[in-house]
Amino acid sequence: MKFDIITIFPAIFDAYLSESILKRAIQKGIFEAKVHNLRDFTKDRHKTVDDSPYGGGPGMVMKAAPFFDAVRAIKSDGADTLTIMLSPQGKRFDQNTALRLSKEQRRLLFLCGRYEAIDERVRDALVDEEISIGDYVLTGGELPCLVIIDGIVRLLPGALGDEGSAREESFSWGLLDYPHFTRPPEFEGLKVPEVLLSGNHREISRWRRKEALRRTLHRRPDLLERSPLSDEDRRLLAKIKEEER
Ligand code: 9D3
Repeated sequence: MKFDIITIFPAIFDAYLSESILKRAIQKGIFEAKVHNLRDFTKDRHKTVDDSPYGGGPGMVMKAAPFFDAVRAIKSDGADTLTIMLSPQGKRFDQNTALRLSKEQRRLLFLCGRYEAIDERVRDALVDEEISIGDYVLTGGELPCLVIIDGIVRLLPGALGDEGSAREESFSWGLLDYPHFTRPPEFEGLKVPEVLLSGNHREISRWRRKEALRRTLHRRPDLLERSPLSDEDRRLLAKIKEEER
């Protein structure tokens, strides 16, 4: 998979892409990311990327021309491209979006904004999709872009161990995770649940599913409504509610 990124802060990407799973995925040839400095596509001495808004008001607006020139230069290789702008006005990024984008055949081109906004003509002429990562105010599109790339790359074949992918599909979809423990069996008087030390794998699976359901019920009941629950899940949920009455 190929990502191109347009930003005025390329160093933000270099740091994150050179660590851990993303670094390894690049080394394995699973994806590549080219980061383009928007200022390289300006034509004035001061490399100006912003200007005051028509109509007045606070803050600065990113100029259209550098984006147009950057996108044109990147697309000049003729490769099929899906252009995504990170924006608070976009559709909310979720696991379904990550999965859909991970299956894209096209190169993904991300436009990151700073300041108050980007000139609307960029969106009108160049953008296929606008994505937000949630309802809170950040200072720009760079972190959202990395969040989205991170969410996509871990779904690409070979990026994680095979272990990860099997678990992804079957067990955890739509529920919060169950509690995890590692050695020692008792730490500062705090014990690991007995069932996890029992070696009884049927019992362990059942306990984990039940605790995942319990946590989801308590912390994210909104997820339970949309999650595909089995008959066994419904029995376990009824039991949890019974036990907690
Ligand atoms: C307080 C400024 N806002 C006025 C209503 C507008 C605004 C402009 C620019 C708010 C945020 C930003 C910068 N944010 C992004 O570019 C951004 C973002 C975000 O802030 N939250 C969640 N997802 C995203 S994607 C891009």
